[in-house]
Amino acid sequence: MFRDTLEITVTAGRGGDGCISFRRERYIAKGGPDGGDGGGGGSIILRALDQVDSLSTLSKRVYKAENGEHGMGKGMYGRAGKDLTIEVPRGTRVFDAETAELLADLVEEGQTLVAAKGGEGGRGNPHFVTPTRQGPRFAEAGEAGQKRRLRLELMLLADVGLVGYPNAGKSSLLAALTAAQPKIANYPFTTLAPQLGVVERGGSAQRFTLADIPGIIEGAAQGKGLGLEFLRHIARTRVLLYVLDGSSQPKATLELLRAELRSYDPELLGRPSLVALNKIDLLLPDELAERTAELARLGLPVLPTSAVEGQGLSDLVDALFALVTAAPKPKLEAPTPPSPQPDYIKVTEVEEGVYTLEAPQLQRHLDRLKGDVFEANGYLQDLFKRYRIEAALKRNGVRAGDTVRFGQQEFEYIPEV
Ligand SMILES: Nc1nc2c(ncn2[C@@H]2O[C@H](COP(=O)(O)OP(=O)(O)OP(=O)(O)O)[C@@H](O)[C@H]2O)c(=O)[nH]1
Ligand SMILES: [Mg+2]
Repeated sequence: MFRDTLEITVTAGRGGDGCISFRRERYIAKGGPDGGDGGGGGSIILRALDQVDSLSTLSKRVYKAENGEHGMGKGMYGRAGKDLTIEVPRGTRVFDAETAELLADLVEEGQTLVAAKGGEGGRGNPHFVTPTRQGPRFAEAGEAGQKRRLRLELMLLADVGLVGYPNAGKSSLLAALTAAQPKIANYPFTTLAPQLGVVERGGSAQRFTLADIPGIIEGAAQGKGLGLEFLRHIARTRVLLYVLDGSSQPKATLELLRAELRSYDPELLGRPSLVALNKIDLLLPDELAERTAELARLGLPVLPTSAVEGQGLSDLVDALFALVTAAPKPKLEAPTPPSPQPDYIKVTEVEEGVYTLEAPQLQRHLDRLKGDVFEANGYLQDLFKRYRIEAALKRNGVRAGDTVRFGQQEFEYIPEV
């Protein structure tokens, strides 16, 4: 089954906790702290590969990377959690499902995106030693891994896109020009999912990719038939090849196809294009001449072909090579760079002498404290200094004896002397 959009949830691994531990040696009553650091959590990585051709190969909806191991005594570090790499087809666009932000457009073979970052490992108690605090009985817990819901959207990356009514012979052309083996049948909507083939010339010296998409009918741009779902695939192709059934009103069909593309995205009409007037084996010579002429009046180069009898195919390939070589790559929306959570300090007076303090940079440390939190007070004071919290409190009118609420904690402000 082909799938070209999919939502998945990815959760990176949690970092292991730092360890609270003290050396025990014979003849030494109380050794120094020797708690090891926790290992980092594994990240979730998306990687674009050519061999993967559909999102349906992603069997799961929820992915989780390994947690880091906790640190241990005797200074032993916890092992880092393994990253989890999810292979996606080249051409996959990755969106944050909540914000609809484009996170990455994985167009290059091997291109990767860290979709969820593993949590940092916590530091063991030796990191908190100071001249006045030789044996800290606290350490840092591991950080939670990032969790995200992602929407994956596959947009084929082909050089040439086949555009035509159902039953016009698009898949037949793909089969005749490439090694692909699409389903071909004499009824509309035989092709239900895009398919790619590679056209080669001079061995494999020159090549381009050709994408066959389901037939487009009137109203496709408004969602009729299968059209809308697949119109976006041709948004990424450099060249459009309109395929017309020569035996069934080709001129009216071409006008209609162009009108559909225009209402989907007017820019598509300016894209380098060719017309293959197909099924010419069904036409009498003067019918062929007449239809070719009326199509040519619409302004695009017209090449007569018969996919089943092989007529006109080498001229078609030559013309496509010329266009592909000359055509620029279509421009695409650029991903939004990730916006890290900004650091800030906000002090708000809630009532006389009572203030709330918000400071994510400090909160992050506080959330991760484990062990003897009372003893960690000294460490918190250091953090206050590091983040210039005290100055901010003073600036906002907080005075000695006032109450400051910070997260779940509440403390009395005692200015440093
Ligand atoms: N006589 C003749 N028949 C053709 C030619 N090309 C395709 N056909 C026939 O037309 C029918 C439809 O061909 P497909 O290649 O499946 O058409 P399609 O455009 O891919 O159709 P959808 O997938 O439904 O959009 C099949 O019976 C083909 O054998 C041709 O050049 N001449
Ligand atoms: Mg088809």
